[in-house]
Amino acid sequence: MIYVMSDIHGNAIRFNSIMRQIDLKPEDTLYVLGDVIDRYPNGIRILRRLMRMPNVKMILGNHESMMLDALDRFDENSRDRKYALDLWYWNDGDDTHESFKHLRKSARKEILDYLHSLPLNMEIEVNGKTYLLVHGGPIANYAAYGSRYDSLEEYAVWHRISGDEPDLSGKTIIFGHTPTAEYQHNNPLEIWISPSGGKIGIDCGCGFPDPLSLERHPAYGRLACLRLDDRKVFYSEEEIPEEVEEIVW
Ligand SMILES: [Mn+2]
Repeated sequence: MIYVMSDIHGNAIRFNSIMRQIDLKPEDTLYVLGDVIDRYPNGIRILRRLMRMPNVKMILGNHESMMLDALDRFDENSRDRKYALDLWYWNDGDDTHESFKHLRKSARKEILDYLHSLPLNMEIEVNGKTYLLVHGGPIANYAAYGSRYDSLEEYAVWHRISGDEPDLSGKTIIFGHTPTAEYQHNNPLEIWISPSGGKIGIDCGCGFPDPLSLERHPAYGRLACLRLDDRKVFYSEEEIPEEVEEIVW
């Protein structure tokens, strides 16, 4: 079986709930579309677990890209490095950095090497259908939508697909990064499938804060996992406070 999930954002409760439900077998493959780290505190732990699993394939998210910029792409003490670290912290990277700092040097190097090796997009075929897996944007649309970004990587990890963005011919785009609250109103959030079927958004706000704080969004976030063989969707399960279930927006 082929599974896809995205934007775990360090939330171990939601990640473990999904892993229990899908009960991944050695012959299955799990694709993780980036943003494993940041926001919730267990990003490094989850990332290391995924790295150890031979049947997990990951693509780069903007949070991993920010981490690489902050730690491994510019000279120490350079302005670029300082700016990158500020940007990462501003996007809730501080807990990730803290747990990263406490690892042995060899483990830190392993993680950075792994992140450097991640592709921006991946194309897969399941039951004769072609899927393009992306975090933010499909490389094929870089010319059309990439002008405001400094590089192909920046575009691929940060671009927000809009509901009316044209489909790619012959391929279904599966993307994370932009919570599906952008396209539809559900509480808790659900996977979004465009009317044409050519785009599927699977970031169901796993990284959202507690909605009672109304800090960022009133709807409840959860982790979604799509099984491509039969299009079954799994959602993380946890106790949702009654007050949250009553929020209509
Ligand atoms: Mn993202």
